[in-house]
Amino acid sequence: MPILPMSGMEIVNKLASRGFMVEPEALELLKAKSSRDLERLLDGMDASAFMVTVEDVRRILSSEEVIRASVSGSSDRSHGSTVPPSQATPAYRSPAKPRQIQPVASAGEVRVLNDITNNSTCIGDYDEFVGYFRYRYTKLGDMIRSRVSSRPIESLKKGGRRSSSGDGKSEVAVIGMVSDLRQTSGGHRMIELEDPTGSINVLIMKDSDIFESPLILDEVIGVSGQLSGDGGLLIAKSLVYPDVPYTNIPRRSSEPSIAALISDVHVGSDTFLEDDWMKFLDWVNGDCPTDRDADLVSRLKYIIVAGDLVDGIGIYPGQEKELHILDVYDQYRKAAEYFSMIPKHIQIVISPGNHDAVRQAEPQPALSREVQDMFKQGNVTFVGNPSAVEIEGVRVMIYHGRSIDDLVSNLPGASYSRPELAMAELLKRRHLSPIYGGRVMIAPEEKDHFIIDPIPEIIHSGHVHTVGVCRHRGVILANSGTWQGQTEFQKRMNIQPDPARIPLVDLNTGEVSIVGFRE
Ligand code: D5M
Ligand code: FE
Ligand code: ZN
Repeated sequence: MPILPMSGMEIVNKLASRGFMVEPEALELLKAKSSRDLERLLDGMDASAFMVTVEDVRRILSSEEVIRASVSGSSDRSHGSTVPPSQATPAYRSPAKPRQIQPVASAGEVRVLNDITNNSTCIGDYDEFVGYFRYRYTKLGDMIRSRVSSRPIESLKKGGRRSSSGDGKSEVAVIGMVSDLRQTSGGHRMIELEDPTGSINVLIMKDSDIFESPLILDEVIGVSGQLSGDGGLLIAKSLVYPDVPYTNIPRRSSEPSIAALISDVHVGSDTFLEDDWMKFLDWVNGDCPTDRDADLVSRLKYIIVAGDLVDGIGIYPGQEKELHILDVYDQYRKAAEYFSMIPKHIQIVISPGNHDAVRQAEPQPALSREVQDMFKQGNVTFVGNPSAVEIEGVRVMIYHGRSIDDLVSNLPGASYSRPELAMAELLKRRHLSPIYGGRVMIAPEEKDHFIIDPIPEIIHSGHVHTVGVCRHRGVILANSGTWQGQTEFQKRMNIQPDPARIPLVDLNTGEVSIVGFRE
């Protein structure tokens, strides 16, 4: 890394690319510093800050502590590979107790990698939202920045245009959050893209190759193209998503252990399919019709539940008419009774969904202590939604999947019948719930728990009550269906559930099989 002093313009651009403006006096101080100092400053800046002040420069550059803290983070190793630098040296206020990835969990052990439980700090005020979106922009922007050479949006309008082609037409790239999407009267698409320095209109011509590219509000993308006129419009040539790199190599376990993915059990609902569920419990206990089943069950070491364990109460108007168990605690007691029938050598992970008795805003914390205490068998780990766990070196990101509703209503081609395709669109955006202001109520926590980083081997969702599995650049995307039959509400909405079928993932080969328990 060069350590020479930098020009004022270089400093301004560098700071702007990470979302900061700079006070003139602070700029003067920075001109006397090296580029390495500038990196240190960026590492120490609070993500919710907008302006780099003299105070920031003095505080951060005179403090060795920040550097030592980030170096110790970056030397942390997990399963033989280094934690990505973007995670080790965050450009945001560190949470009080960052959870660091530890070495590989041994067989039969569940290691929690990321979970909001007991780490929630937000009260939902305006500044927190500003900080939250700044964090999201910085993290996702960094993933794109390694693939395109971008400029701050504001610099395009201030006579800072440069021509690379020599024909007077400027080729530039920007990274921004999509703040508006519309069709022009001429049938082209217009995107408004925002970065912390400003916003720009991006035109996708109807005859261009990228016209059909799937785009949604609030996602972070890179756009390269040509500036037109006074620099107020960018004609897009190509789009860059944060996506998983082609070089991604998924981790595998050394043992041929199997994880069963389930969700949306809806204990307490009058459409809960108890007979099918009991068949599943019998199967887990070795009542297997075929040798293939017996082989799968002998290797079954984990059952992961991605939310809606119970049907809950008061989730939608008139729900009480469709409940078989009216008290939510009784519903959890019944669920605990079922889970106590699972052999103790199988580790269970339970994450909540929108029917569970935790806050509705996401990220949701784990089920309450009172509920956890009902599960007495000692093989259950309770985590939040979303969360990430590691089993035998394999990382599983668990997310109930409410954002799939938002994708189905906003992304052409996304459907309830193929939830895995919507999940692939989420992975491409490296974010589990990109659209703000839809069905998912987002709590502006300090850190964006929806960001998919590091890249897991498996993303497991539910919510839509249909089963679907696919693979995107080595990552297994699985939606685990439901144990609830069609409800009155779903009849009205014409939602066809696909109950009592579950994906099983072989952690050693990455193979997925689907087993069914329908009576
Ligand atoms: O969601 C079960 C299924 O029902 C899932 O496909 C989403 C859909 N659903 C749930 N609530 C709504 C509303 N309000 N409108 C449209 N579709 C909905 P679950 O979380 O189990 O109730
Ligand atoms: Fe559900
Ligand atoms: Zn749900």
